[in-house]
Amino acid sequence: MFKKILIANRGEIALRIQRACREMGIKAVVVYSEADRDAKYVRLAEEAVCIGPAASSLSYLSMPAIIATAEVTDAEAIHPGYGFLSENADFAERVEQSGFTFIGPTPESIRIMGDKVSAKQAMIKSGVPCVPGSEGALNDDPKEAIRQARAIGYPVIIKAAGGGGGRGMRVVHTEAALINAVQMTRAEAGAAFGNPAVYMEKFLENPRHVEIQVLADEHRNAVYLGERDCSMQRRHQKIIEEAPAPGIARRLIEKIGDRCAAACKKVGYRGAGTFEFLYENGEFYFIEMNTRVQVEHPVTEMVTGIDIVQMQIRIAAGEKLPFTQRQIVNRGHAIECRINAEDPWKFVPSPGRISMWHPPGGPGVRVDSHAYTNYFVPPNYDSMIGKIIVHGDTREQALARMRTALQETVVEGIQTNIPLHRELMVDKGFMAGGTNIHYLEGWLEQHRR
Ligand code: MV4
Repeated sequence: MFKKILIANRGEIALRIQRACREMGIKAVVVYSEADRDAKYVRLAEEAVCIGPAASSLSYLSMPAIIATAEVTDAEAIHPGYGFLSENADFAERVEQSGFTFIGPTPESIRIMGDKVSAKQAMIKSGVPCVPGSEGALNDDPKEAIRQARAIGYPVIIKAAGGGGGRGMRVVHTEAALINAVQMTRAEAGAAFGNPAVYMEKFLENPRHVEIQVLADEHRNAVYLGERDCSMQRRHQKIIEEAPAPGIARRLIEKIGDRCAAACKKVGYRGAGTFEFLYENGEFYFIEMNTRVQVEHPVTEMVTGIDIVQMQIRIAAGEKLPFTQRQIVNRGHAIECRINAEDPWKFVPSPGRISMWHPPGGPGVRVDSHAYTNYFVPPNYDSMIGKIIVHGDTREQALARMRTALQETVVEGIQTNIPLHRELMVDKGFMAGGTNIHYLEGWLEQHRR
């Protein structure tokens, strides 16, 4: 096992990774920007190195600064967390070329999954059900695009191969609008991702976003840890996630989960990963794979009892998965609310000093946050300041615990989205379960203030 790991991230996930290291008896080095000098994960670390100014491009995205820090501190491995360099294949490659272990998949896997066309092709080959669409990227022939769209049936969606997470897509309802949409998406993709390749899919009108968590080791063992429903989102920013996904038959989850684990073995995937699906009318359709630990990983940890971050580290150290699929049991229900420093109704970021931070507690309540009383939320990064996660025997118990937790929570000095969460936890639609990806935006229209 590693003696020392460098954590190439900030905020709550830097703290989360540090906790995993401490529990495993591994020393952790954290890196921080000038804006994060007083952050909790810096204060708690036995070793911390300032790697640059507030701007991410000069600190958390600086590969030379991070690799140099690993060198001077004698770290053996680098955990990238989520965001920043976590899905950058070139970074993973440079880390390995510099003699360190990248805690994540191989650069090759990151590259394949980063290109949504090659990711989809890999999944089709591996037996994972995908959204019907073009075979690979679209070529330059407009007639060909028209033929494909007719075969798929309108509406279709044009997506950038280099996109993902909602960037670089365009819905097309009619043949008249098709060619222009392909051209526009191609031009934007070239400029934004340096890759003009685009592909076409059937546009699903009212899906849910349901994803499957997997773990795979380098000895060709792979398991799925169950699903998460992440449909409660606005502008591609998830705010609530839960496990299991309400109302989906266990048999279907098991079937899809088995396909995901089999695909991991087939493509030689290693580490933690997430298969993103759209779920509509009882069917799963793969859209993308994420090759990092995700913000919402705690809901899966709560229902399985498996520490996903520790597993990432053990897998990176070459260990075998310590369980088989049959030994993984999902128990009860977990819900996560992301706490953002923002206006709860206008969604404008609200950085600044937190004059009072009073997190909730009690049975089945977990708080993953780097915030504390007197902490200054810097304006330079994502507005998420933490996550409240609850677990209960049933969804109803989890909901009740989340309501109590949100009532107990006090955050003063900045605005947060806690008032929004409090209302959603008593909303009839959310309480019924199974709302789709458009629900929150519709709800906000109805509850304007
Ligand atoms: C889609 C779709 C409907 N049909 N693909 C957006 C994020 C990116 N991961 C894929 N996205 C979508 N792809 C087809 N064929 C609708 C979305 C989508 C969405 C997906 C998941 C969560 C929120 C979303 C919000 C708007 C659109």
